[in-house]
Amino acid sequence: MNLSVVIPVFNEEQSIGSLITEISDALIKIDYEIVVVDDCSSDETANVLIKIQKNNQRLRIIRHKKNYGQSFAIRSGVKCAKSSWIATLDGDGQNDPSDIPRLFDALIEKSGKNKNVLIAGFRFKRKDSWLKRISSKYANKVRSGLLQDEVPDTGCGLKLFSRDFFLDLPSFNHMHRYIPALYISRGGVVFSLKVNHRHREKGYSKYGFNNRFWVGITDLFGLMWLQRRSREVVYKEK
Ligand SMILES: Nc1nc2c(ncn2[C@@H]2O[C@H](COP(=O)(O)OP(=O)(O)O)[C@@H](O)[C@H]2O)c(=O)[nH]1
Ligand SMILES: [Mg+2]
Repeated sequence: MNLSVVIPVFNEEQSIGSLITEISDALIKIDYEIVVVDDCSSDETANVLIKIQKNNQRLRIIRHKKNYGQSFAIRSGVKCAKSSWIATLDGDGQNDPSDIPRLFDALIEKSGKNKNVLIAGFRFKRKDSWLKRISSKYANKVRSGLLQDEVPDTGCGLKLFSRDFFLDLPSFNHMHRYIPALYISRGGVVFSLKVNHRHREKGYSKYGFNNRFWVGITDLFGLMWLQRRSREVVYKEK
C-alpha cells in the first residue's frame, strides 16, 4: 500500500459516488486505499458508501458515532490509514483527484528521508461564490500576516503528508484550516502547488459566513498562542 486517500464527508450522498469513481480512474498507477470518514451523516451517505464498497475493495468506511466536525473526521481517517503517506481531499468533488499523482510525486521527491513535508494544494482559480472568494481572500491575508505561514491558500482540502508527522500535530476542532502553520511551528516544510478547483455540482456547502468568520477569529488567537508554545524537538539515542 503506497497511499491512503482520506475523505471527510458529511451529507454528501449525491457527490461521493462519482468522486470515488474519479479517484479510481486517477490512481491507476498507485497502490492505494480510500478511507471515507462519514461524520454521522443524516442523509443516505452511509447506504451509498456500503453499496459502492460491494464492488470496490479499496474502499474503507469509517463512521463516527456523532458529528464531530471535519478536522476530527480527517484525523480518524489518518489514524485508520494503512499507508504511511496520506492524501486528503474534500468529499464534494470540488478538489480534482487527477491532481493527486503529481502531488504524490512531489511529496516523495521533496521528502527524501524526512517525513516533515506538507504538500498543500493552492486553488489559484477558485470556483466558489463571490462572497466566499472575497471573504477567503481577506481571511488568507490576515491569517498569513499574523501566523506568517507564507502559504497562499491554507483551506484547500487537497493536502498530502506523512501519517506520523500529522498525528503528532495538536488536535482540535477546525485545525484542518491551519495545517501549514502547525507544520511550520513543528519544524515541518510546506510546499504549495497549484491545483484545479471546481464548482460544487451537487449537495450544499456546510460552511457559511457565521460558522467560518467568528470561529476563524477565535482560532487565530489560539494559533498564535500555540505557535509561541511550540518547539521542534530534535533528539538522538546514544
Ligand atoms: N466529516 C465532516 N466533514 C464535513 C463536515 N462539514 C463539512 N464536511 C466536509 O468537508 C468538505 C468541505 O465542506 P464543504 O461544505 O464543501 O465546504 P466549502 O467547500 O467551504 O463550501 C466536504 O467534503 C464536506 O462533506 C463535518 O461536520 N464533518
Ligand atoms: Mg466544498
